[in-house]
Amino acid sequence: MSSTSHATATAPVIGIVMGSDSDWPVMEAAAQALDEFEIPYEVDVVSAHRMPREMIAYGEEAAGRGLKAIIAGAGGAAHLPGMLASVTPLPVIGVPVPLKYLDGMDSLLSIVQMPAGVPVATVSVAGARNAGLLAVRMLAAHDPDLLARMNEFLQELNDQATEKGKRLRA
Ligand code: RP5
Repeated sequence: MSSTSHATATAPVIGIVMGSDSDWPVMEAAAQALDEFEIPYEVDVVSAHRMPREMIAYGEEAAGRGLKAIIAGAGGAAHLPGMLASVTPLPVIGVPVPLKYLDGMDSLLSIVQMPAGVPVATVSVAGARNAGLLAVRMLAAHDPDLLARMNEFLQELNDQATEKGKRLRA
């Protein structure tokens, strides 16, 4: 896991954090999605259980540092996204990381079942790409150029699906 040029060239607006570097092979897809839209981001390990004080500080300081949303991935007893959401006013997108046992159901349920008042936008198990794309959409709501690029992206998806249908029918 390493910071990308987007992370260093410009002040990050999205934070990608995870409970362990072992989550990176899943979480990398969020970074790739942000790269595609040239969104500056930062990447770090912020473990809810192994470094709780740093985790709370990360959440409390995120908005003041200019972040607009946090993508948080964790596996097993995946408390990181929910705990961050409890100490930041920013949107938090949770990514359930599947581990060796339970097929990620433990991670999914740990992240998705938040109490009313403390939302976490949970994507599918290992759905880090969609977490990245959802973060882009959040930014695009206030950025007409980014909104136009997201529309182009959707048109490309449409064209690709249409082409697949054409090939099947041929
Ligand atoms: C969780 O424990 C992490 O998010 C990771 O998914 C899992 C295992 O971590 P390691 O033992 O690989 O560091 O907190």
